[in-house]
Amino acid sequence: MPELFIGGAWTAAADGAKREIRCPADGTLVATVDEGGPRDTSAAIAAARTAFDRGPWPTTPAAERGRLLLRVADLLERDKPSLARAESLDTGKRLVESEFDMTDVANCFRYFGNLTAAGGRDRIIDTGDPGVDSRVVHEPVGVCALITPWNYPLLQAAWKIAPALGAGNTFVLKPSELTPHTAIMLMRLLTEAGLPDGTANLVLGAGPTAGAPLSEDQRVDMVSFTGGLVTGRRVMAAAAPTVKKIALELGGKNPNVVFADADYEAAVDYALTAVFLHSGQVCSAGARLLVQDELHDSFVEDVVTRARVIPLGGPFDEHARTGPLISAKHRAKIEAYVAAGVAEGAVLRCGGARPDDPALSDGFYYLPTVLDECTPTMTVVRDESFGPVLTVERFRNEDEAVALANDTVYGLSAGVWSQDAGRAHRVASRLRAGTVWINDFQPYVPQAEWGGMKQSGFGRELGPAGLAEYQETKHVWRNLAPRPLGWFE
Ligand code: TXE
Repeated sequence: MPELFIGGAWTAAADGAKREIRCPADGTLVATVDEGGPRDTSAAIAAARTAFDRGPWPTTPAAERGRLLLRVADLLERDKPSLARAESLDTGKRLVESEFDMTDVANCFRYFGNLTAAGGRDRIIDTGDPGVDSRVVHEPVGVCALITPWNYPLLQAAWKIAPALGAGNTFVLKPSELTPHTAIMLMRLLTEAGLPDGTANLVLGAGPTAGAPLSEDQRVDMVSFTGGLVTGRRVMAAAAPTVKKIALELGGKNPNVVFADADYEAAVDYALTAVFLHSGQVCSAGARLLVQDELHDSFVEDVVTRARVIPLGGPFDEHARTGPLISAKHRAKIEAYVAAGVAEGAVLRCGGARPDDPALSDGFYYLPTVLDECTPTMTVVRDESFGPVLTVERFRNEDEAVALANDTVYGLSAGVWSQDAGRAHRVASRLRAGTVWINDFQPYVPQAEWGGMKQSGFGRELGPAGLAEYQETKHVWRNLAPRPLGWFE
């Protein structure tokens, strides 16, 4: 069966192109899928436009839209094993992590299903004039282009699709060309749940060919993009001529700040998961460890000792604790960052190489790496490497910690470790990041907004603002007893 989903029909790419999807853990062929291009994207936009302009989805009562999202959540639960397996084969991530992700995907649909059904954002305005009915209502934005990356393929799609549908939009999804399978499976579930044809459309293919037209096209009302900073800038520039609404989530270079009065064992443990989970391919990864001077030596020693023995392996290796990188190209980029760090004076404490285990030689593995004695000007400290690379900097006091933590163009997430609640909250309030964890790292819930400050982007996903992102606000004023004004008599 072909894999592009346009106007309710499964279609092959217009020019017949195909792409091989290979598992990053061992290079085995997962499948060959249709590779869309500009013509397919245009057809998908046309289908979404027609479905928006003619309905019925945008005018379906919110309670009914919410119910459909809840049905999708049930179907996602039902198919969790096959979805998780597909996600792991495409990304190389451990099956158990994909299973967690699929639970989160279902929870996201459930949250937005309930939020949509509850309604309640519309307001009646008291104008002080009994002859007027004035209300502020919320309507769908229109045709939404949803462009998503490869690290959490279905989860990032869900964060956009669930609120977009809840608000009554139609959409074209363009997932990463590297990880298309769970998006294909989701389209089937949306159809099974009863979503009208043309409401959900899927184009597979590369960013510059299948993705770029989405930002440029006049028929698209909004682009929500999650991916790299450089591509995000391109999306923003391409969307400018048609003045589209845009939302961008562009990753981060997130500080994890550890004060000397932190709970030591917990802070060491979380410093590892913050950056080495999913081999650091997490937008909120705690890739910059900032440690207070007096704690530095023992803390870093303990982090390094544990990082050295993290078992690597493929999705179905039960002993593995983290997996491969997404591609050879991505690994080469991380290798270049580590080399640059060392050249600029960082001290390599562990990792900095591919594993020598022959069983891993066909995958894109890279050892958990710690670079100590880093400074804020180093490239490896400034740029998002998006790999298993932890840089360590020292600080003396609160002011210095805050200054170092905020010395980045990004502002997605941050962690603070201290048993002094006053200090923890003081620092949290000074950190320029969309999410701050105190004595924790990485948890999120669908009820709480997610997104970045500064060049991590703008707009919010999840939470009530995540739904509002996909709504237009309209003021409707009705004069209940119109009379001539007589102004021009
Ligand atoms: O991402 P891209 P890449 C960061 C991370 C990584 C870097 C590059 O630092 O090393 O980005 O990764 C589509 N118009 N993040 O190259 O290019 C593309 O097909 C429209 C952070 O893989 O941003 C894919 O669907 N779309 C991040 C999506 O954009 C375009 C997660 C993301 O790909 C396009 C992933 C174009 N011109 C990487 N060019 C996070 N925020 O979590 C590409 N795409």
